[in-house]
Amino acid sequence: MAIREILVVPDRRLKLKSKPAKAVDDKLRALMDDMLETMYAAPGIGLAAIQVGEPVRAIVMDLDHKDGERRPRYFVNPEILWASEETQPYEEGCLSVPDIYDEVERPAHVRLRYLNYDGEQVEEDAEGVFAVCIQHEMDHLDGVLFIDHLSRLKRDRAVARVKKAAKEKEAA
Ligand code: K1U
Ligand code: ZN
Repeated sequence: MAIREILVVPDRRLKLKSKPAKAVDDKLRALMDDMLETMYAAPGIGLAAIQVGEPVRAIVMDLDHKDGERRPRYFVNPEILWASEETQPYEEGCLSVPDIYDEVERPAHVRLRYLNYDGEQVEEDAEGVFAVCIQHEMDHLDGVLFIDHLSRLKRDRAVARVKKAAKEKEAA
């Protein structure tokens, strides 16, 4: 397993639409293992493959990895089968838009279909942080970032702040 570099805005690869995985094989599982290590190291609660430069529809997640106890989850070729009309606001962050947080409104409940780590098809309902995180990560698979849900002014300001911070880090 390896910790990979996380792409950061304005990297154009983050705008790519990722391709469906042809199979859940050892190569994809090795990528998801790397993604998980990368996510834990960051730290974060979710990560999409494109964030490590791989345009394939795969997501890893662990919403509650406190006290060393890990509960990793893997979502390959996820689809939203149903989304509630009811929405909920949530203050989101993104490892590809470091240190920027803002409120996004998304459906409060969704029904998902995906392939798990063993390639089995699963259908599951999501609510709360799980619903927020899976929708955020699925947006990544379509080249959409949480800042794309904000006003143009807020989005441009966020990208400018990330660029400035990267320049300052480079100069230090
Ligand atoms: O970059 C990403 O997609 C990961 C992102 C997931 C996410 C967070 C909040 C709302 C929606 C989606 C993150 O993990 S940002 C970091 C974060 O939320 C966190 C980090 C450490 C502990 C707890 C949370
Ligand atoms: Zn993100």
